[in-house]
Amino acid sequence: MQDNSNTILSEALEAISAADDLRTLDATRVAYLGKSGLVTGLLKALGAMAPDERREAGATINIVKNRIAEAIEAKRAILEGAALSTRLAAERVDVTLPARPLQRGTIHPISRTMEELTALFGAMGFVVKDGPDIEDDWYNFGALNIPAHHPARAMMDTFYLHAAGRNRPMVLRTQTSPLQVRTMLAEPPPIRMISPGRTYRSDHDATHSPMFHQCEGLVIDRGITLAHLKGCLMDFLRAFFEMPDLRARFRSSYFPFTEPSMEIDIAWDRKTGAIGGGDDWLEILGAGMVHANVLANCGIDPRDYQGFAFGMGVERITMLKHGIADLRNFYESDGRWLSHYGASPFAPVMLHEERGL
Ligand code: 2NM
Repeated sequence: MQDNSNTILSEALEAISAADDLRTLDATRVAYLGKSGLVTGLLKALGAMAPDERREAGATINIVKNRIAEAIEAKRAILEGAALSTRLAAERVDVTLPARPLQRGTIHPISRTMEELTALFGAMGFVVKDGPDIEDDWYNFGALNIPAHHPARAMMDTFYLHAAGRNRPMVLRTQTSPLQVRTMLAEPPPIRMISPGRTYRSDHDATHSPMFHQCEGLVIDRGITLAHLKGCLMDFLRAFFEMPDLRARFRSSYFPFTEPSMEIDIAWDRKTGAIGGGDDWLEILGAGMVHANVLANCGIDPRDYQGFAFGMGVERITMLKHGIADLRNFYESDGRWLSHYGASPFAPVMLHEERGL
């Protein structure tokens, strides 16, 4: 028995020392200490012995068992340490590697123009407002003095949404003026606000997209006149096109929500395409003094307060500023076009004063 135990012990220690990975080591443990292992076999044999013999042999086998278990644990610690070192070496990060060249995104020209509008009008004391694209018919038409039979309200121009449980239809806003209405209803004058955002009309060809962008503005205070409108919009146009001497003309026109109404053209040269001077004119803005009916609809007494409003197409002013020929480019998500016409996210919009213009 004694001899047998010693043989098993020395064989086991040899096998443990030879095991060079955790799987082999565990197989060795099972072979000696497992349910049908060799040491377990010796312990089972004790049952058949006489009591004296059993005591002595039992003690020996227990020593053998403990020494094998200790040897296995010691070897396991060594092998686990080695496995960790191997993994750490394999997963080492080389922080000195140069960065992969990255595909850098750009700010979409429409977004850029809206940032510029925010900065330019912001410098003149205007705040930016936004609101729902799906509007109540009254905010989009009724409050703005647009009569029930007006062609802009026709099915072929406006997207109507018939919502369950409502007796009045909703519309996709056809201009951003519902925000001017909402602002007048929500805040007492003085008001200076712009509303850059998406608008929708049922129109799709080379020069019209069913979704496009507008920016409208509103100023309400006591004693506001056409002179304020002209001064404000001339400053805006010269700053936006970065041309201190840009020429423009104010031409009388008609809108239901302003009286008087006008359209504003900037000078250009048909032959060279250059903007700012020349003998030809490009329509760029609509504007006017807010109609007394609109002020009254929005809870403002027209005998007490006056104001001007204006509106422009964001796509149009962006195309003119950057020489973009086709409206459809804006919505095609062509990576090459976007990387050319897009703006750097690391060059924030600066005011003309800061650029020394
Ligand atoms: C334009 C042209 C002229 C305009 C008017 C209003 C409101 F709500 F104050 F009456 N919002 N926007 C307006 C006036 C818009 O776009 C070409």
